[in-house]
Amino acid sequence: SVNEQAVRAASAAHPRHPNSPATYGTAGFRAHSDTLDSTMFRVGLLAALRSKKLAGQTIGVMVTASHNPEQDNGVKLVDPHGEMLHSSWEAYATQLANAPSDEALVATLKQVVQVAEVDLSQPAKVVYGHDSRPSCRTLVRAVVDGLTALDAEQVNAGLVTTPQLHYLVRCYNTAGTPQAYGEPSVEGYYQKLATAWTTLATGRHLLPALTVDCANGVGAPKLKEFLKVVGQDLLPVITVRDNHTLAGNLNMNCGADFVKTQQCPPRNVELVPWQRYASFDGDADRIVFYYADGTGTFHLLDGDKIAGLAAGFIMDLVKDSGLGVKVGVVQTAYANGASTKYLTEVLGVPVQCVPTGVKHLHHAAESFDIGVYFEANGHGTVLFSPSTLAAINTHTPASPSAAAALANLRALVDLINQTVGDAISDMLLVEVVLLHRQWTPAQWDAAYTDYPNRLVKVLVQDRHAFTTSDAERKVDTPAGLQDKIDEAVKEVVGGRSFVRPSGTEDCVRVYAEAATRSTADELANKVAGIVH
Ligand code: NG1
Ligand code: ZN
Repeated sequence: SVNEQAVRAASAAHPRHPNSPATYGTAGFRAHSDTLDSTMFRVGLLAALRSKKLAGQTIGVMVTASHNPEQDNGVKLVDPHGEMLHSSWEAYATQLANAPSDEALVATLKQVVQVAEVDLSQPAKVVYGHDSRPSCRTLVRAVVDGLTALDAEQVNAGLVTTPQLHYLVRCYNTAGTPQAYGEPSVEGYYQKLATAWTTLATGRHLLPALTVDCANGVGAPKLKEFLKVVGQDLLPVITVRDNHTLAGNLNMNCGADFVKTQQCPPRNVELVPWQRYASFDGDADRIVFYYADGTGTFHLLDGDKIAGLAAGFIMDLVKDSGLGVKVGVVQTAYANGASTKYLTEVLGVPVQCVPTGVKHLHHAAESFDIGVYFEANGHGTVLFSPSTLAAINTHTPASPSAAAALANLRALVDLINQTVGDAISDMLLVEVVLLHRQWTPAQWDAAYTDYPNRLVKVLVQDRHAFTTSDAERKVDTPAGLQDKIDEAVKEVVGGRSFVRPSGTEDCVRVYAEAATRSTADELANKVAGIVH
């Protein structure tokens, strides 16, 4: 049974803050760091229970608030395969976080043990890590207190990117099996990626250096560590916004979220025309690319552009190698309509649309032989099904060119972090394609032109009053709202618009797309007015 005394005593040292976050959402718990101490302690308890439930398989805990302001923090659990916490357990996280007292926490804990049928005699093992936020030190200690109260074995991964933590979890759980994913260490992660990169890049004509904005986050030291392993002579990269220790800098006027939402370069960065740039977000699980043309006009190469680039390249390798497997792409309603049209009509690849949130994309991508998924904001990866991996490993190529394509495909499997979107790994994926194609960013961009679009936030009384269907492209409630949106859309050439409640902020988001900048803005404002 639960050592009630130990839990109660430990909980007393982590009293609940009245403003601590109430729900475990798409991004786990996220809030101002001052309110999170009890949440972290309780997530430690839950991670231990989750591991016990899964017979001692290793569970991950990542302390980060990604692209949010530096004073915020957050926490997410990682399931054994390196994927997001199973949704059936999100409610337990919420229940534990909301228990009003130490006594109530003990009662809730016992209830979770009973409802989730956790066998407490099982062992527990948890690996935890954190991003570069100053608040991480004390918050990680609270997680550790939770783990200790339930006697979980602990591995401290320290300062890591979110995808590195996901990688570690998968490695621990597959070690010694035929599905072994890699060495369970950050060095093992670098080695795996560097070896794959070396295979794919050796003998190719190097492209000019890529400049990477690290959002002044954990991506900065980790990218630099990786570059040391792989060597600048095989991967020329210049890091900027790479000071993760100076307070006040994280995500400040830079990073993937800033670049994507503002549709401009990081503040005070003068882009050299036609050169390649990329931005990571604060925990390095998202990346976007961009460049300026000869007139200085900014061009964004977002998650949709990455999906198109990756899918096209992988389809070519599959065809050249003679493998009979099928590629599919998963997007959300935020994908630019022009990208969906390009994927479907030019590449001829099946495209599936799912609700926002990585877990939905990841899940849908698993149903393809090779599933490419990306959110427009730059979070995504590529999944290879078990049977596809077997085919890639055992296939006998019919010609030297088929053998070369197959060798590239094998290296690509190792280059791609298949647990979750990963800025470092996705950077390498894009760079491989550009290297092999000998493309400038403008040649990549030429695949299609984004339709002008606008994303606006609307503050409403109760965002939970908004419910949607058809992968969030239709609102079901409030009643009558969809008809009004349809009317507004009908009046605009090339118009598309939808409304959904945010899963990470207290607002409703309105997205609109149209043939021109001004009509896209007008449509967004009109729909926002209807929602308000
Ligand atoms: P919400 O707040 O539910 O729109 C945002 C992003 C998602 C995803 C999550 C998780 C947009 C429009 N939404 O979700 O794509 O990244 O955060 O961090 O970009
Ligand atoms: Zn992130």
